[in-house]
Amino acid sequence: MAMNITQKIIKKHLVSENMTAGEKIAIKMDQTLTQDATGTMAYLQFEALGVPRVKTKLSVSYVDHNTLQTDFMNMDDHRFLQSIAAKYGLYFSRPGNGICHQVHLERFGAPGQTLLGSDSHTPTCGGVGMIAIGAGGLDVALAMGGDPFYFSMPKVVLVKLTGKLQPWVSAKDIILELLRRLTVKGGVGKVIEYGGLGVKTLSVPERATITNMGAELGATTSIFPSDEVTKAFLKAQKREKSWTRLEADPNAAYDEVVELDLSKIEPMVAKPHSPDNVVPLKELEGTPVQQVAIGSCTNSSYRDMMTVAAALKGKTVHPDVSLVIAPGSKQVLEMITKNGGLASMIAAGARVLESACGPCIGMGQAPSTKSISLRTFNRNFEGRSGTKDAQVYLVSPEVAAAAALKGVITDPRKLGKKSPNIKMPNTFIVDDNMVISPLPPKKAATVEIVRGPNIKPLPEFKPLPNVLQGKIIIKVGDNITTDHIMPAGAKILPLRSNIPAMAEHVFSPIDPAFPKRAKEMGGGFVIGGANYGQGSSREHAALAPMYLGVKAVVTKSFARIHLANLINFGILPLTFANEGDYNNVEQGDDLELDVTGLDGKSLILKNKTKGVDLEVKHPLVGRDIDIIKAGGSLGYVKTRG
Ligand code: MIC
Ligand code: SF4
Repeated sequence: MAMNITQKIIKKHLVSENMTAGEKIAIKMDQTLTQDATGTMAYLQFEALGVPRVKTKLSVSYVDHNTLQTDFMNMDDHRFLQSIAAKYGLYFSRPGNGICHQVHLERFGAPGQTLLGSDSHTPTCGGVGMIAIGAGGLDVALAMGGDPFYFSMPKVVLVKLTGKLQPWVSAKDIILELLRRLTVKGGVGKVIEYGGLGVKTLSVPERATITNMGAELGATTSIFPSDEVTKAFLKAQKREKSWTRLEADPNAAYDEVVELDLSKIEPMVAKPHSPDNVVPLKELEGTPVQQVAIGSCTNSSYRDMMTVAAALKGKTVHPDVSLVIAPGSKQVLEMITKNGGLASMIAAGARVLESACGPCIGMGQAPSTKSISLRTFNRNFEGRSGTKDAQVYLVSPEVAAAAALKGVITDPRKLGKKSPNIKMPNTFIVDDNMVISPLPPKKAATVEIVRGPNIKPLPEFKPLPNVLQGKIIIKVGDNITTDHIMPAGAKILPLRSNIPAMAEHVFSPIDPAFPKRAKEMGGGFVIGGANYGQGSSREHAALAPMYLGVKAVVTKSFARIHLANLINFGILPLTFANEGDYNNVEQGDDLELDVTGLDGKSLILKNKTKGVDLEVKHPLVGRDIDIIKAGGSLGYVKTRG
């Protein structure tokens, strides 16, 4: 049977039986990655599994999120993670080495292999032809322990690229155009596979910008073929041996086809406060800008940095703009230092930050009150920048550079007829001195884990009772993100390994009284709209509500990773059988749910306050039901023995 690339890789790694779209499948994961903000919890869970050494081909622990060290907490976590990596046979990418996705693409990504990462932008490595999926830390811990990864077999969408981008238009504009067309829900349950003659016009970093931001479409992952361009990239990284050709069979079938003529794409902008709120730049030309931030796992490659450096060369940043730049990796930073690109940025007045997530996750550089910040990042959810009333717009590096120079949103084509057109280097500077290799098993066994006072034990997981009872603690609307449920930023992120402290911030951007109310009510229910839990992979958005006693979340629909995280932590996910019933529940209503019939598809939720019975459904299949009954995955794995 003719197969597309997605089917080929999944088939090779399949440990379950069939591959029908929508059915639960299980695949073997070759590689895993974690970052520090999700890693601490992932490794506490890995320790609880009692496995002596990771069972993957390769597992890497990165430190890139919590690098603003305002007290002992973050560096305590870094030392914990380093000792864990040494003990359990992982590579450890030291702070300063760069953003996990950028470094993984450069140094570890391999066509045809599978990668599971405890970060939603793990699909970045789809840029070199991997099936790379973001998941909660517990799923990654299980994969490191040798378990397969369970998920729904996605539909496969072909995005057929034709033509070639115009000067000053880049990969970011392609993915913004797709977000405009498909929205943040458009990719749910799907893999976005790229094909067509336009593919070969895009370099690997450009492909990675596109696969990275496929996460914003809600897609399971995104993938490009592995071709001569991939080969040249891997060769330049001195990793030619990792290359294999990967392409769809000529008559491969797809569930949907989207056609995109690259030559017709123009500079695009995502307006506040959602990555799909996209308009052509021309609609916003002339809007004054107070901050420009360039970097993040979407746009911090050598290609992006050199494009910005070329645009800034010999000029000065506009007096009304603060320009910050964070190159994505030590490799990128070293290369632009040696070739003078960094000097052009500094001379123009850019404020250069370390190679890390930085402002993308609110780790510093919060914009001023009500200001407009143009960012090359992937998310512009309200408040994520650290300033609640800031207006964050998502743009390409070209558009960012033009605004930094002009002080207003400007079409970068006005910077000159000829775009910088950066050539990919024949060889990158390859020096993995900031990656610590795994220790041999005997030596590893003697390593002591370093545990600072902020690293608290895992909360307890209780099996599901027969009847769930309680009040609705909160009712929220559509497209609620995990940044609403469990915000990040410089103040809260350091608490990731301390659930009791973290729980004090659940839902704080929407309703700061939530934790207090949840405790007073002795836990209860959460009601949500469509696409509940979109955005990051942080399992804390399930774990901390569980700690506060949330028993079930009833919504119109869920985002993929958050749904898996709820199941992993024993919170029952439910959807209204009739969406209109969303209007039959209110905050404070008293609910009762008999869950003895969980093996069937629907249950009756009694609204005792309103005296109505509502039919609710659950998306659980097979082992999901046993996991929920056991109070979560850890309990389930233990009973499984
Ligand atoms: C994000 O971009 O929101 C993060 C921070 O990278 C998260 C992970 C986390 O919350 O630690 C993600 O995208 O998964
Ligand atoms: Fe880091 Fe931002 Fe990428 Fe998340 S989206 S991994 S915070 S750079």
